[in-house]
Amino acid sequence: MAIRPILTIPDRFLRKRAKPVERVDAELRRLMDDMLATMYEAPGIGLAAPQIGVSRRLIVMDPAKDDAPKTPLVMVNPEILDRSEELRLHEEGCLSIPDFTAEIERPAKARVAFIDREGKPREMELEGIWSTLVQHEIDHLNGILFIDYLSRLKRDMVVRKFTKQKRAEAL
Ligand code: GNR
Ligand code: NI
Repeated sequence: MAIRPILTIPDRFLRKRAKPVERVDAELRRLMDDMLATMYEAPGIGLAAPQIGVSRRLIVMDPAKDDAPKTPLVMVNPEILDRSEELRLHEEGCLSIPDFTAEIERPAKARVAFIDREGKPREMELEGIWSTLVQHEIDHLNGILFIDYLSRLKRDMVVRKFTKQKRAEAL
């Protein structure tokens, strides 16, 4: 398994819409394993393929605490079928926006259709942190970041900080 570098803002690649996965084969399962290894290493609780520079509709998640048994979940071509009217507030972070968090409100429950690791179509109703997480990850597949839910002023402040930082590193 390989740890892959994670892209950070303002990398334009993070703003692209990812393409559907066409088949679940050994090569895709290798990519899933690399994504899980990269996520655990970071450490993070979710990762979408575009974050490692792969424009495919593939996400991995595991919100389990460090000391708890691992509960990895991989979704190929995930789609939200339904979301609850009820909302939940959660302090979100993103491996592509290091050291920044903000409270974001999203639907408390989400019904998701996806293809699993074995290539089998499945449906699942997610709630709590799983609901927040799957919505955060599917957003990545559509080029959306959690800072897009902040005011324009706050978002621009965050983006400018990273732009300046990268410019300084390049000198
Ligand atoms: O590691 C992560 N933590 C997190 C916390 C709250 C809500 C969403 C997340 S996802 C994030 C990893 C990441 O950037 N996934 O795309
Ligand atoms: Ni993220």
